[in-house]
Amino acid sequence: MPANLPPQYFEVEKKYRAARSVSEKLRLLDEMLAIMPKHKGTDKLRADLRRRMAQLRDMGTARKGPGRRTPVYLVEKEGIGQIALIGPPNTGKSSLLAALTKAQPQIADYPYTTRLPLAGMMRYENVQIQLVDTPPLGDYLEPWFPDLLRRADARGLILAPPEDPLEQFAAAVDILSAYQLAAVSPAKPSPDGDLTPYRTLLVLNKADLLPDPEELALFLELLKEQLPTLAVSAKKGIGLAELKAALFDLLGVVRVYTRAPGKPANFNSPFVIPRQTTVQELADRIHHDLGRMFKFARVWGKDTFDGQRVQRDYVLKEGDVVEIHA
Ligand SMILES: Nc1nc2c(ncn2[C@@H]2O[C@H](COP(=O)(O)OP(=O)(O)OP(=O)(O)O)[C@@H](O)[C@H]2O)c(=O)[nH]1
Ligand SMILES: [Mg+2]
Repeated sequence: MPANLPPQYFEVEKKYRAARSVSEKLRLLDEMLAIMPKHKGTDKLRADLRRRMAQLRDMGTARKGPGRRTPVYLVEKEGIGQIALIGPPNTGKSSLLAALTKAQPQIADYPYTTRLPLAGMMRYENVQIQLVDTPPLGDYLEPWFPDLLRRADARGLILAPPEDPLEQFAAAVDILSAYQLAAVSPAKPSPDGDLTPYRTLLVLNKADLLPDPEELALFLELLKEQLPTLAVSAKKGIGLAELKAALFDLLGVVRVYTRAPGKPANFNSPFVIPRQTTVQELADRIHHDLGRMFKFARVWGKDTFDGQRVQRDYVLKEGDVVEIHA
């Protein structure tokens, strides 16, 4: 049965096709429905228009299904810890990610190149650390940005000439304070030497642009009054080995190795545990039963005699080899 639509219908339909906004399209669809005569021949068409309206309303209210809820900026943690690289525009955050990992971020000589976070894995000896490149810190941060910074285990604040790095630092602290994230400011080292809760390392990049050693030394001295600081050059590959070690240190963990009595330890797969973990806590972590049956342990390490017998409250040190006796 033919629809026999009146000519006004086609005029409105033309406007509908040309409309550029959801609300405009919705209004015109409504108009088309009103003009359309109601009889059997138009049933299918009316149903079609109603379906289109429903789809448009969904878009207008941005109602999202469960499948679309994973935001693009949510960076799944991998490796022994996640460190966000943050800082003012153009300081070389992306260049450092490229120098330390296999990731291939966009790098350019103009500011605001990076728009979304990008992760890469940095190998440090026998562990992998995740680095996350981020957009430049500005007065306005997209809502996901503070979330990402809170979730990260630590942060590298990347500063660089030609701007004064101390001013860059102060500006970054101001921005972060607005989001209650500024424990980077006069962070007081806790008794075990950690910067909590927002562990931050200052990285003075583009050190190659500061050829005067006295000027560089002065900047470093002043920045170190705020937080631990390293000078590097992503471009020239200067200081990158030290940077890797410092980033590992920033995570506040130690690596220990277990061995079964009479067998060698496997140095390729460390247990990565928070500093101040005791040998009893390590046993609990390895297996519930091992923790319960724990009697004593022998430790080979820098602060012990070889195979020294220790009790459950012994605090494990970086590099310790542990033999747990149950
Ligand atoms: N001389 C020198 N230039 C560098 C160094 N590191 C990066 N650059 C240059 O600085 C510019 C900016 O580098 P990016 O890595 O894109 O900087 P970014 O901090 O990621 O920039 P945004 O994403 O815009 O915030 C590029 O032209 C780099 O080649 C360095 O160590 N020395
Ligand atoms: Mg960038």
